[in-house]
Amino acid sequence: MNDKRKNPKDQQLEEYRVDDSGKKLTTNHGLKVSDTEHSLKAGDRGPTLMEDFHFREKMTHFDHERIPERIVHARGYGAHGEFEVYESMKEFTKAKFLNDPEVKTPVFVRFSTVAGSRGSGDTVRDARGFATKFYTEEGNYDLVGNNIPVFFIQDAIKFPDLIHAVKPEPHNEMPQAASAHDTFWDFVANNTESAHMVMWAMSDRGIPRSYRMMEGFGVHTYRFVNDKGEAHFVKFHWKPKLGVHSLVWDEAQKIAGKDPDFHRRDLWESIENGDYPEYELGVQLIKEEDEFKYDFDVLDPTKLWPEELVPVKIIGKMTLNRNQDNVFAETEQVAFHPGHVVPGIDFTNDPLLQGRLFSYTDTQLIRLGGPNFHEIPINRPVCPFHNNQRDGYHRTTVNTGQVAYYQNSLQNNEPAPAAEEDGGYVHYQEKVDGNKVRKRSESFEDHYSQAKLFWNSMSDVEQQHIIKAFRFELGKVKSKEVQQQVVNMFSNVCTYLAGEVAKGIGAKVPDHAEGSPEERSSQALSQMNTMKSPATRKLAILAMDGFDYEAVQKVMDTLKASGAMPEIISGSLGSIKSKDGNELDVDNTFLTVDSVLYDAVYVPGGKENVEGLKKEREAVSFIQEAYSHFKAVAASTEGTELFSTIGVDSNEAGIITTDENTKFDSFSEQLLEAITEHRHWNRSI
Ligand code: HDD
Repeated sequence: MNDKRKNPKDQQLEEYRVDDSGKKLTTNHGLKVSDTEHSLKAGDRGPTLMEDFHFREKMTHFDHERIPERIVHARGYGAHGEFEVYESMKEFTKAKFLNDPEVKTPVFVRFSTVAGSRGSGDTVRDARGFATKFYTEEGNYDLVGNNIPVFFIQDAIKFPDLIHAVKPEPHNEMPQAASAHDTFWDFVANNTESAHMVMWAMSDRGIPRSYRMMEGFGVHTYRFVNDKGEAHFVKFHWKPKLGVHSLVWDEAQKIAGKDPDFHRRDLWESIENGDYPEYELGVQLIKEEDEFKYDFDVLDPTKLWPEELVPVKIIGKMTLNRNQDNVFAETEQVAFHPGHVVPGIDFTNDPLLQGRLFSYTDTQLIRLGGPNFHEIPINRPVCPFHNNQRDGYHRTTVNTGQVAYYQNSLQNNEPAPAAEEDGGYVHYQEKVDGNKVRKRSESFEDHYSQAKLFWNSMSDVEQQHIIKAFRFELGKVKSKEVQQQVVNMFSNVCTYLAGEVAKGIGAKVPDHAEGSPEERSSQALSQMNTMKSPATRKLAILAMDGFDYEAVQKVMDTLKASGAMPEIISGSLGSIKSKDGNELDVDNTFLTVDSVLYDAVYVPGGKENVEGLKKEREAVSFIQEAYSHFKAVAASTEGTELFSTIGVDSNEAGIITTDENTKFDSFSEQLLEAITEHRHWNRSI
């Protein structure tokens, strides 16, 4: 057992793991099976006999092996890891896993898309789920968030409406995993509180490059409570160490066909390679007495707390260091719930959060088939659990003893509730007072200020991406009325945005806007200000026989030293021979991969190599497409000649070329820098 297999959760899972290799085939009841390819028949051409218990068991199990997919977030992928806090947060919360920097808390994370079915593509435009289960010594704590810090609606009772609108339309079950259709945009136009999150979803945040390169947000305002009973409002943030990076829309759509598993493969391979994804946990804290100090309501889930007003305090780090053993057992059966809390973490009256506290257990009951889903290995806490709940489908615990009720004297009232000082959970004693009403607070009425704040915070390039995303989505909407309503609605965010969208879809340019002007912007919202790193970035080296070995070696060495990942792509698998007779193994062919699966492209020199590449249509389009997706594109010596013939302008940003072999050191470094930059937006294409 290696080191990362020693944490308490892993030790617990080990008890359930079964390795079938080298074993004899048996029935579920342990009987050895002598033949599993022929059913028992009356004569070798006769009918199958009812007596064939092995056939019946095998077939019955197969017939029942699907469970309902999640109503939302059906497509997801999980990984195990650990969380450590940097310094004790005792001042703010008594949550033990946030109090002791020595403690490493096991975690299981599930990333997901929201709208698509379990078999849909990874790179569709959507919010991404970012759900973390912390297996703490005080019980499981679930932080069930998204990669967007705000939500579409303000009250949970509207969630079924929102999801019915975004899911495929019921009469023809189209489109799959896409918001670009009438019912979604009709919902948006009639529910203006969605404006802020729609802006995020239409931005590059809706098409992340990798699960490892996106932020996570708890979205709601929660409460931290310390051991003196003092509370702070808190918002949670996950900040990826690799920075926040996205695909371009054309690329995202192509990847959905070329490799629908793009994000799960990326996560799986990074962990297999030992490039463990890391995210820092940040918190924003507001004192209870400052609840009304801001121009947004802290209970409104369509509002973020601008980092300039309430800084994010980085308090710890999560490292994902182990892939799951079995996707069904772990990713599919894991059951998250925002109501799984530990002492020191409490709720607020955010009406979206309040409703979620009902929905998650309810959905697990149907999805996982009964009230004992907490006994499924991935869901079990690492601390013991004791209560008087009994029986139900799939119960595995064998509770001994006569007594299953409280209060009792036969068993001295055990299991007994714990006092607060012994870790018993006591809800924060907030005073509430009001009439029973079906209403929303007036303080939730401003639907546009933060949508404007987001828009103002975008760079020019990001704004153009948003305009194009609106044009794409509304361009797929058939109802002219819905199109116009949406354009009118977003003129309240920015008249320029609405005008540009209107032009693209043949709608009328609105001449008025509601709401107050919002001049503010927030640096933290633009991806242009994110961290950059070459680590795990994939470079495609396009090479045929006759390539320049020295050049390729130099580039590979420089990149590998910085954690980037070069691969040789050629016309066929096997190996290629350089002009001076050296051989290199080919990783992939122009047929098995595509430029959209890489971050950058390099064409080395060698006359015969370049002639060979020219003849490969896929090789040429590989380079052209990488260029049009703003990626780093490089060539050395004879390789540079290819560029001018295929429309790649060497003077554009992020195009790295060299004519001389002697300058390879600086060439490789420049290429590395260009890859680190992620994309070169100021290319005139
Ligand atoms: Fe939810 C799943 C995140 C609002 C009802 N939600 C689910 C998952 C994530 C979120 C990440 C997938 C968990 C996993 O990987 O298994 N949901 C959010 C966020 C929300 C939000 C960040 C707003 C801040 N959700 C929300 C509301 C409701 C639900 C308002 C209903 C009242 N969500 C569900 C659910 C799901 C779910 C139907 C489907 C599968 C599951 O719970 O386990 O109960």
